[in-house]
Amino acid sequence: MRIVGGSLAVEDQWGWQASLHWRGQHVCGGAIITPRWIITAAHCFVEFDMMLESDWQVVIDTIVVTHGKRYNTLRIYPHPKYTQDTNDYDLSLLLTDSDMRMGDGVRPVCLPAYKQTFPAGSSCWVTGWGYTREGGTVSPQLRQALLQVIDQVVCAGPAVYGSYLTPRMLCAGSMEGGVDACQGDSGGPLVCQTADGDWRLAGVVSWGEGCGRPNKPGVYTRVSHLLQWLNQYIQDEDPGRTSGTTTEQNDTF
Ligand code: 4AZ
Repeated sequence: MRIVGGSLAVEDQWGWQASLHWRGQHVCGGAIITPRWIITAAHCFVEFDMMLESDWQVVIDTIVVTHGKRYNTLRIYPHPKYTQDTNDYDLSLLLTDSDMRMGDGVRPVCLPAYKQTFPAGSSCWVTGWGYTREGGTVSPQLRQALLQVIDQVVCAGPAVYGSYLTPRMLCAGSMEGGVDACQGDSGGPLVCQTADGDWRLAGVVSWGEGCGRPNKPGVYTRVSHLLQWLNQYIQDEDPGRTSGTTTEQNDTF
């Protein structure tokens, strides 16, 4: 039972996968969206003293978390509406100080279309080096698990997450439990394959009650609802100088 309930990742299958190292240790996952930008969770940076860019390195092009190519961090931009109390808007961008080399399986993941929906029952994959069971340890090798998107109304039901679930969140996993993301997978990608074969970043590992518990699927940041905020950074020609403001209109589902 790994990631929780998954298997070893296939080499080069998840070329956008990143590990974010804080002071030399894996703490969160992430995904390459351009050669300069990593998308991850805002909650990866909230701990005291964890906003210092020089403490963070991006590690890519590896299955083994201690290997890979390393890049330094120039800027960290947590979503300005993120709050620790609710985990709402749990999204962050990280700008590397140089272009990450693409090729040999390393590639960016496609963002979803504006308000693209991933219908309940869609098959998606989550990947990461996180705990292989609740209260466990991180995995030295990248793991993958096949999940199903769970209906938003079901996931907002009283026996699941009730009003803790916001429109910026998406649930995936299994209502029976057993297959899930866990601690250390946070910030990592949930990808779904479209009819044309493209992988789309549907979600970013955010939170959940435990790992793999029945009726407590993993909760992911719904990327399709935060594209406006993302785009003001990643479309910039000179990303090191981006200042960025906060506007996300109509962010309901
Ligand atoms: C965490 O602590 C965490 N089962 C991430 C994902 C999930 C639970 C906890 C989802 O970072």
